[in-house]
Amino acid sequence: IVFTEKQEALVKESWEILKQDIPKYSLHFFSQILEIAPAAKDMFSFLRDTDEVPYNNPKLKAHAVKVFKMTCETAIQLREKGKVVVADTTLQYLGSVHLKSGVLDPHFEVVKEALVRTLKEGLGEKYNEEVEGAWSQAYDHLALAIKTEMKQED
Ligand code: HEM
Ligand code: ISQ
Repeated sequence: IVFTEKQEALVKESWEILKQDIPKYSLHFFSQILEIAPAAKDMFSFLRDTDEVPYNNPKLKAHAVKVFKMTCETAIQLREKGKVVVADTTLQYLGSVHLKSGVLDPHFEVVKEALVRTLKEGLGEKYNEEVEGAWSQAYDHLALAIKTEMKQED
């Protein structure tokens, strides 16, 4: 695959912007997941006892940030090496967490759409199809790595 320097720069620049308001964008990201797939709520342990999506929930924030950061990291690797290298232990761990939570392949499209909507919200006028394409490509590679790991586990 080809991942250009421009694409890498777009991903890094947009993360720098969203990073400035983590509570806001992690909540937005998560709310979008639930808007697209309401039933996904029950998979998340930190939401099981609440009706509302909690603002500033430490787990929600930490996990949401990790999704963004890992996608960013994937973009960098795609540009540098043309492939994705996530530490084996990390992948194994994420594979097992998602498998145990009941995550299925179609959910990965839901999370991608939610990620894209969050970028749109955060970037405003700086958002465009090129930005979306760069994030989508990086996300797809990361998602594939996790899905592959999930399939090797059962
Ligand atoms: C947990 C990342 C896709 C649902 C997590 C955690 C991370 C993560 C870092 C926290 C693990 C921990 O430390 O406990 C990612 C990445 C994804 C992805 C990078 C895609 C590239 C998905 C999808 C779903 C999902 C598609 C389904 C809607 C969950 C659930 C948990 C979780 C239910 C457990 C949360 C809890 O109960 O504590 N994910 N995830 N994830 N993720 Fe994802
Ligand atoms: C876990 N996995 C994927 C996406 C997420 C978004 C918000 C909080 C936790 C998440």
